[in-house]
Amino acid sequence: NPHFNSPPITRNMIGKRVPRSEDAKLLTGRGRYLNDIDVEGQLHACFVRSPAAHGRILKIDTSVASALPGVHLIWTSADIESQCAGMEAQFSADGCLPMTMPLLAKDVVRYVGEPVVLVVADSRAVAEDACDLIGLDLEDLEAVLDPRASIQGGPVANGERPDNVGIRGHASFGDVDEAFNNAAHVVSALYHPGRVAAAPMETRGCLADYDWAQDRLKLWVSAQMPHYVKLCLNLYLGFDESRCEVISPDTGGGFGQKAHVFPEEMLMPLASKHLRSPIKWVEDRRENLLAGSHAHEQFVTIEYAANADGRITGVRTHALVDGGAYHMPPQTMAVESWCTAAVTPTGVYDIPATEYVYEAAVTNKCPMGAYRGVGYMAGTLARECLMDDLGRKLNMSPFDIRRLNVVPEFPWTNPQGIVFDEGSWLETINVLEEMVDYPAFLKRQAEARKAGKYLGLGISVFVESSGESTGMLKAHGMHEIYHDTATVKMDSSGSVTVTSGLNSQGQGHETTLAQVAADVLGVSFESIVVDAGTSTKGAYGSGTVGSRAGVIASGCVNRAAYAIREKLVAVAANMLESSEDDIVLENGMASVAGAPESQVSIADVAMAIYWDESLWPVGFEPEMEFTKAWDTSRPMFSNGGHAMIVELDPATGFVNVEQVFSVEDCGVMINPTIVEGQIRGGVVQGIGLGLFEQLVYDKDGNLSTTSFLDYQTPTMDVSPPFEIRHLETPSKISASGVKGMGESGLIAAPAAVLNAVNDALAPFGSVLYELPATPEKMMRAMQGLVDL
Ligand code: MCN
Ligand code: SMO
Repeated sequence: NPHFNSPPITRNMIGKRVPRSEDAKLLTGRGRYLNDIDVEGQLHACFVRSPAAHGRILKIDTSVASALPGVHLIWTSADIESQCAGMEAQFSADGCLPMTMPLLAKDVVRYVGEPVVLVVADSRAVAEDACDLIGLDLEDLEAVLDPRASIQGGPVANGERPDNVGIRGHASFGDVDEAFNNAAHVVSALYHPGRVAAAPMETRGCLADYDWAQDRLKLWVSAQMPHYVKLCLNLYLGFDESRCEVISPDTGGGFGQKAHVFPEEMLMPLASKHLRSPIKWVEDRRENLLAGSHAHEQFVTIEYAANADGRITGVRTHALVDGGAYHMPPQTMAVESWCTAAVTPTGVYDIPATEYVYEAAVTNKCPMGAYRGVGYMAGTLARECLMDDLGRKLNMSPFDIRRLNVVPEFPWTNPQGIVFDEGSWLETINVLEEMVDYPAFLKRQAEARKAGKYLGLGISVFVESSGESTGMLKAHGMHEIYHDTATVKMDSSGSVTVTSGLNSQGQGHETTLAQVAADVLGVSFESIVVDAGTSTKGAYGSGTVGSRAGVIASGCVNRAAYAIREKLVAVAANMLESSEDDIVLENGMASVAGAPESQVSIADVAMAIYWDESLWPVGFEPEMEFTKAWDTSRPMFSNGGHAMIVELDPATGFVNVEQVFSVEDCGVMINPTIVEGQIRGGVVQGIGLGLFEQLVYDKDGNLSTTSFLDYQTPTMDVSPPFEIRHLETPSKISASGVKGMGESGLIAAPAAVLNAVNDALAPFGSVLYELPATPEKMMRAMQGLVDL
């Protein structure tokens, strides 16, 4: 199947630390983000959001608000119901039950922050004033807030799922009962990473401009999957896709949050069509924290059976997610728990039997969505922290217990039958140990303890499916597929435009995709322009999610550029009177192998293709623009690990991360500097989850952390120094051996934080099982008080 073939790429620009071409623009304030885009005559939107966790809507009084000068439209559910009954989300993992999210709450509100009324006015200020004048009468319904209770039944959070179950499934591979019956040691624990938000620097927003004269819609949206948003305009609102253009301009972070399609993004096009005016909606931070989707909170119970030496023979996992009031379209609340239970429990370890249950409880909270490392983070936390528990029990170092259990050779087939082609799993553990200089650390730790200072070392190793693809979904029995293309065009002067369906939220695709195209075509990096984020320029994309663009977009670019390469080679061979097999494209020149004086510039070849038929071989067809799809035929996996040294201040309970050591194996790196930036960013987000960030609901279901005063994200003052080492085990299935890595930092850093915290706590005899390890929790832990 040619769709899965990716011709090999020579490595010239690939692997170089090219400075990011987007940075001149982004770092000097010249980026154009959603809110920098204005259309003449645009109006502004604002929402009345539910003030209650659960309530029946008795009355919505809009009379005073609609009389306010400058107000153009006020919509409640009744105004739009006939046009769109809501967005249905379902996922093909076993046991995922469909749910529909209304665009505006109908009859019942189900979480604080849920959109209830849309107001469009001359300015955001007028729209906000109008929202304040709208009367919303609610009859209180019981708020369902405890996922561990509600998953058992009882009061219902959302009538569509009367048993409060959003997904429930289980599976078993290998003889788990035998493993536990014969175990010399059994260790188990319940891990609870807290509820967090992706909190991108740029909040959500969109601008819809419906042109009634041409029946065309333009939608700018800060999104990770603009093409999917366009599909939704058709699925939910009935717009012909050919009449829609969806544009994602520069994006100030997405981190998974912008991999959803939100009600607000469907309402702006509807209202713009109705009013025949452009309408902009940009949320504030409070809305973003209330309703932009929450993430990562889970209750993961995990249990290992081990033989007398410490070899793990079986693992049982139970992952429970607090899913909130609806499935977030399209991923649903399933991905968080399913992924934890089905994908992470064996990790890099040779564990022959695994059994798992995954569940998501429907509750009256903001829906659970994706955030970098969705599902993987909680699963890795449970697996890696329980590994340390087992090590402590057997008096083995965190390195030794891992080395004992790590998969010895490749290819390796896990109990579920998923094949891992290659990896550097054992080497990762060894390199981390060397980087940390473990004996020296132990000495320093012992001396520090004598002086009343508490140091801790935590390690965590991981394997992640990367380059998320159709092959990966199929390996897990899913039936969803991905569709991605790239368009490459060379113009008559030999410069190149690459259009990718996978836009960047900060990952640097403009740089890395140009590196790939430069190597395929033999032209300079500077002669290539990369365009992404618009739905009308040819290329298509399923979304910059699942650490896939480095693999998938570069595979698509490779195939499309290769088609142009073949054109160049054909004409160059004709011009140089040589065989096509002998033509080399390099440094902007086409030359004959072994006869370097016989050469012509690639620009001249391009010029000949456009303008000089006499230089063409017989039957030549002069296309210079190709769109090609590419997907991987099989899953691929990256691996790595982190070690962290922390210092716990016994007087305040504050944990400071002193140093991070990271090992990453993402195969061939297109750009090591970009890879290292991704590691740093992801790990610092992991430190946020580990030590600071938590969304807190009070007993009535009000979110009490709705600004950055209460919701504390990590900043430069808590960002530690890094030492990073790369291992390079190339993938055999991707173009040039690349594997994905954009999520790896956040996948594995929280586990390293918790392990380090617990190592620091060892003299106090306490072990913590939940994140974040705030000073308050640390003070309690030092007194031997550990909750949960
Ligand atoms: N790369 C490379 N060599 C490799 C692998 C990757 O040079 N062997 C480069 C890629 O070309 C790309 C970057 O590293 O420029 C990340 O690549 P990849 O792992 O393919 O991830 P994606 O580009 O698909 O980005 C998505 C991923 C996800 S899923 C989240 S969530 C996340 C993340 O990236 N969100 C981010 N990193 C982010 N970084 C920023 N700045 N902003 C976000 O919103
Ligand atoms: S959470 Mo990333 O968008 O897969």
